Formats: sequence, C-alpha cells, structure tokens
Amino acid sequence: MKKTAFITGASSGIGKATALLFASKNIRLIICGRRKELLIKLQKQLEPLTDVYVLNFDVSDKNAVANSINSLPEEFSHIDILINNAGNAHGLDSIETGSLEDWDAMLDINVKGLLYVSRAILPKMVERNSGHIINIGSTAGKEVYPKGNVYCASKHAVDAINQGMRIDLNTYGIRVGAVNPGLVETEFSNVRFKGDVERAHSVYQGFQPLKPEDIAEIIYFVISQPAHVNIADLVVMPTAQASSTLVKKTI
Ligand code: 8X3
Repeated sequence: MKKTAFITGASSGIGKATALLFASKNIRLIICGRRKELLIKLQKQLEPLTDVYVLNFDVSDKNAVANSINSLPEEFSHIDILINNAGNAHGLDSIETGSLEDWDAMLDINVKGLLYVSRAILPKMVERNSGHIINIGSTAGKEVYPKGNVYCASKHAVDAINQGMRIDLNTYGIRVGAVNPGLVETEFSNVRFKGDVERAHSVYQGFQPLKPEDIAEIIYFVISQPAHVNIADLVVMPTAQASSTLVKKTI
C-alpha cells in the first residue's frame, strides 16, 4: 500500500528536496509551509508523480496547526511518516546583545512548532500502533558554537525531544529518529542573516557544502528500512566540515 508522508517546511531546502524524492518513490504527500505560492508551485510539480495535499500554516501557531491537521480530508488523514523539518536560525549574536524577537522565533518554530505538529498527528499513529517520525535536528543540537546560543539551545531541545518521543512511543511500535545535518546550502543563512545575501553566501564558500538533496537521500534511506529497523540518530556533515567551528576552506 502507498505510504503517506507529512512534511513541514516543504516550500524550500531540505523539505522541498525530500518532497521531490518521496514523490519519485510513489509516496503520497502532505506538504506544509507558510509560503502558499511556493507550495502550490511545488504541488503542480509533484502531481504528475503522486497525490499531493497542501496545508498552508505556520507551525508556531498552535490553533492553526490543530485546525489544519484536523481539516485533512479522509484520504490524507492516515499519516505513515512525519518529517518534522520546519526550522530556522534567526540572527548570530552574542548572548548579551541577542534579539528577544529572534529568540522567540527560534524557540517558537524549532521547538514548540515541532511539538504542536507532532501532538496533532500522533493520536492516529498511536491508534494504529504504527508510524515513523523523523526529526530534523542539526549539528547545533550536538555542540554549541560561538554566538549559536539560542539556536543551539533550540536544536539541543530537538535532540532531547527526539529521545523523549522514542521512549514514550516505544510501546506503540512507532519509529522515531533524527537526522542532524551540518552545513547544508539552503535559505538557512539568508534567513539567519536577514537577507544579507553576501554574508549568507560566504558561509558556503571555499568548500563543498551539503545539498538539500544529500539530506533527502538520507531521510529516504532512513524511512525505507525494514519495519524492525529504527535509525535513531544520524549526524551528517560535508567532508570539509569536522565540527561546527572547523571547516577546511580553500579561501
Ligand atoms: C545548521 C548548521 O552549523 O549553521 O543547523 O548551526 S549550523
């Protein structure tokens, strides 16, 4: 039987690459995000390959999350795979000068958003005693780097939630695992540096960063394992990266 996957943050980056790969593997999709036009465009691209439903909401809005997920038509309400991908960095400031708005945004989206979405989807997985959740964390959830403070805290929270979910959902046979990427060239740095394209671009210069498609392939590998195999936690970096602060650059 065809599986159905629910992907947050599907309008760009890792979420979009995962949607494209899943569609090519005949997985039915619910693609979610804040940018409706991009989701509609992606839906048109995916529809020749699979059934696609668009949900346009902000993960940090708990009512919108619950209403959107409750509004899913019957044929999309059986979710086999949840990819908790939505997440961003806002700013790169030392703790004493950090922006409260940036902190709120990161904690609201990366931590609370992930929880709201999971909480809305889990009851049906529990009812069926099956499901697979992939939480997209970060190397920032494994170590802390200068000025990473709150972003790192939000991703450390994802790491803890990933472990907590696996423990609590063990009794229901629901698989839970995380994929923690290092430097992936997406809109990530554009958002972190608030549209300073040059600064964002410089993060990925002088070495070969990961592409969203690299992470999508790994996510697909994780979800295509046999039912008795749960990949609990993966850290993925470009070859040029050894840690958050050590990247071998040619320039
Ligand atoms: C993205 C990786 O190193 O910019 O989560 O925090 S990093």
